[in-house]
Amino acid sequence: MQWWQERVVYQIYPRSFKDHNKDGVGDLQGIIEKLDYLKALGIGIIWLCPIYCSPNVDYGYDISDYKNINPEYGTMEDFEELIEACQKRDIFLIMDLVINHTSDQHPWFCESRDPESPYRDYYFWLQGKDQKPPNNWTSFFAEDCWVYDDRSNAWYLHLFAKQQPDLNYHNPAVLEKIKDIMRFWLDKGARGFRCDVINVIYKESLANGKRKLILTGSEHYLSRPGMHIILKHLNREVLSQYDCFTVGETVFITPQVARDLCAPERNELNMVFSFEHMETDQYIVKWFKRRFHAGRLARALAHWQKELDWNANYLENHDQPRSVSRFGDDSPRYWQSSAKVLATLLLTLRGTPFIYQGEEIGMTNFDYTSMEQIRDVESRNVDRLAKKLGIPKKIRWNLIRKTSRDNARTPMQWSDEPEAGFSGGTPWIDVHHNYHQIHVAQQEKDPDSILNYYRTLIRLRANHPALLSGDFLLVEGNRKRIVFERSEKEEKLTILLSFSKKKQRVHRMGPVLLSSSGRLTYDGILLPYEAVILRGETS
Ligand code: TEU
Ligand code: CA
Repeated sequence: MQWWQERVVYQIYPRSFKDHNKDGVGDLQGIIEKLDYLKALGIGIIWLCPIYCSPNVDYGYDISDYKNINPEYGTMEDFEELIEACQKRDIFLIMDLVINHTSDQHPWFCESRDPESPYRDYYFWLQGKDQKPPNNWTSFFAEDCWVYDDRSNAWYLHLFAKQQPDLNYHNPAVLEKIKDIMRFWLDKGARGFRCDVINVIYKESLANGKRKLILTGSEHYLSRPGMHIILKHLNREVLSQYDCFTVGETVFITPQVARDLCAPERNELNMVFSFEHMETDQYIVKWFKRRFHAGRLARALAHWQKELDWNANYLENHDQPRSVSRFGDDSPRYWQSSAKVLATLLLTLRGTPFIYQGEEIGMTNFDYTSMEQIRDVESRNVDRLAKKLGIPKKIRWNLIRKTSRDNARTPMQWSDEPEAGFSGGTPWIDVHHNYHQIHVAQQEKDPDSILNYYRTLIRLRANHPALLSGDFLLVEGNRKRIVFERSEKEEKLTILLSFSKKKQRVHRMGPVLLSSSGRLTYDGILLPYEAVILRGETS
């Protein structure tokens, strides 16, 4: 096995993790402060969301300088200190590689607005016809894909926010710059990259797209052959020279393309994040939620377990609502038990587990009451668009509440001190009021806490070949429960997960390896939202 298969990854959204200098914004020194906490959790890799200079339209995903640290987060010296502090604890660090677009404040883009500039072809500058944009594409963030620029007398393309112009990978100079940036961070000691929306980077054509409910035009840039060529190039010229790994964020990906991207002999990426399981509580688009159904989740997960040899497993990240609010039950009665069921699921699937900050203490969706509290550009755009369409305020708010990315971006709840111990100042985004009940300090003390359960699971995964490298087999997946097996030579484990508020009869036998309720024997009755791992059962 590779080290990136054995280790558990922890994702940090630096802005909301820990504020060291009390200015309300999380920072690198804050992360250093919490490394011992992460070590005690048992993780072996940190994925750091973007920490580069950024005007913060999309909080770091709009980069204005790839080789410097956003002063809000600290300095390059802080970064070097962080790398060293990680190395001391045998923790590897991977960076976020955001290369589909830059910020509109990046010097390349500023220069490129001049039609004569050598940077002109770093981006897509096109003439429209009759004051209309060059094509009919629509963006990921509920707006048009083109902005007209007076100075340039032309339109530029942006698949995300207006302030995130797309880079042009038909221009070899762009790729050279990206290679240089990658080497820069790898030379500083980074051990790899999470590659932002990597399967949209290559625009094969700029022709009109088939009209669709979302992402009109995507057939021209989703997972095109040009993307494979670029990734092979980056791998050959840069990645293969280092002991590092990559995980690609791949939107609307099919198993076939994912297999191609991850096939060792093709030398492109090591793993990908797929989205099918995140769509199991949605109708067509994320903004239309339907009731969660554990059977659908089980089938989606099992599908990818079967199709890929190795998955990047996750239930949360900085773009998604909190899993306990979404797939579990965040009411006081089932909050703890359902969070443990989800923890068990995440840590017992075949693949590398990715834990998102706060997931390990069962943090929940925000309790905001108004749009004023929302910081996310996507949510603001969605609200604006919905308003334009005449959708009433109450329905709009409901939509934002369930789907906003800010659900995952409330400050990490460290203690019940003011501002959840996140900051001594006023946080850039509101803290959840439930921090008096849900916080790290309390869970450190409580042997039955979600946090301590995560620690146990991570240890268990490291010590059981069946969990590390065993095969996966879905036995049962329905509204009430998910049952699957992991097996490796002699060892076979059966994982029973209840998604029900009622007891249920599930006939399985064998000694208990771990149960979320703490019991040591299993009698064929699964308790409400209980997780049980049994040894040596054959189906
Ligand atoms: O996300 C890409 C992406 O597809 C999401 O924007 C998705 O459409 C939505 O957030 C939730 O379903 C990546 C980053 O993870 C995200 O934070 C960035 O905003 C985006 O790329 C642009 O860089
Ligand atoms: Ca700070």
